[in-house]
Amino acid sequence: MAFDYDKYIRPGKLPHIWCPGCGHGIIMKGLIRAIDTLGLEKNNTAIVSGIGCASRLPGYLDFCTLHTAHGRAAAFATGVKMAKPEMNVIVVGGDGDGTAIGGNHFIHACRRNIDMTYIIMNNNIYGMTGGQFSPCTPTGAKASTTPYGNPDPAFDIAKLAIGAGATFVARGTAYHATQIDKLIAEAVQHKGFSVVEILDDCPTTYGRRNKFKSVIEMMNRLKDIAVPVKAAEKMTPEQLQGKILTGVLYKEEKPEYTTEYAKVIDRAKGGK
Ligand SMILES: Cc1ncc(C[n+]2csc(CCOP(=O)(O)OP(=O)(O)O)c2C)c(N)n1
Ligand code: SF4
Ligand SMILES: [Mg+2]
Repeated sequence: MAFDYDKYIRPGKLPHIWCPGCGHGIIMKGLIRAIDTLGLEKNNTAIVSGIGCASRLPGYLDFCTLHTAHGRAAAFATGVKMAKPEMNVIVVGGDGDGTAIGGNHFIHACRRNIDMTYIIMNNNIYGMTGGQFSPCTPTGAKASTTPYGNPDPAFDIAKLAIGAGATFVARGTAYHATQIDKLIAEAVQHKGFSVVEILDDCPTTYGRRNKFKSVIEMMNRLKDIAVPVKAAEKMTPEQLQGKILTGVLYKEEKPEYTTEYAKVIDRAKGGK
């Protein structure tokens, strides 16, 4: 029987705003399948976002959802988790929202190792506002604000997250749709701050400007550059040139923030 996405969607919020060929919908369906696999309860699951095309995602889902200010999703999500540590907290948002205006909140959430999952939909651009370059726009790529080519190097979100202290970091792509739910499910089960970067496409503001002839060409690029971490172990540095590793990239167990904070409260109340 076909998977029933409808039971998790708010019909009154449709039609969605995403352009034909945008990868955000593929990621939303992956998130729904992950939630279904884990059996997360709607009333015990908060899905939090900032602003952007990616950040519209929680509005379509029938959970406890928060659509907040641009770049502030991790801060709002931290508040939810601190008030209700028993809740599953999932943040979703774009590369611009999470690594530009929200970069500060993102790295500090990583550092605290607070138990939540941050799904970052990296389409290399500010899609919603017409294609300004983001900290994840590749060097040389064209954006509305870099019409002669972007001089800046791009963030490697996974390395940034690991360096800042995240204890689970994974990467997938919108092309590899069936892997998305597995990565998200593993991330949600991890006790600590987990990051899942999904390489995505924005045909409207990035693809056209950068001479992709079609959505299929953008998707094929994701297929071609992705190398699973296991396969990469057998490849030479030359073979890995221009490739991006996918799968679970990093995992470690470390004290989790809400648990440690509860101990501080106990001490303040006169416990040990
Ligand atoms: C404080 C503030 N600054 C700027 C904006 C304008 N703005 C809205 S969405 C956005 C960028 C979104 O890019 P991204 O997070 O990558 O999401 P995408 O649209 O690409 O999915 C910007 C700059 C805003 N809404 N609020
Ligand atoms: S502008 Fe880009 S990111 Fe926004 S919905 Fe359209 S394709 Fe998706
Ligand atoms: Mg973006």
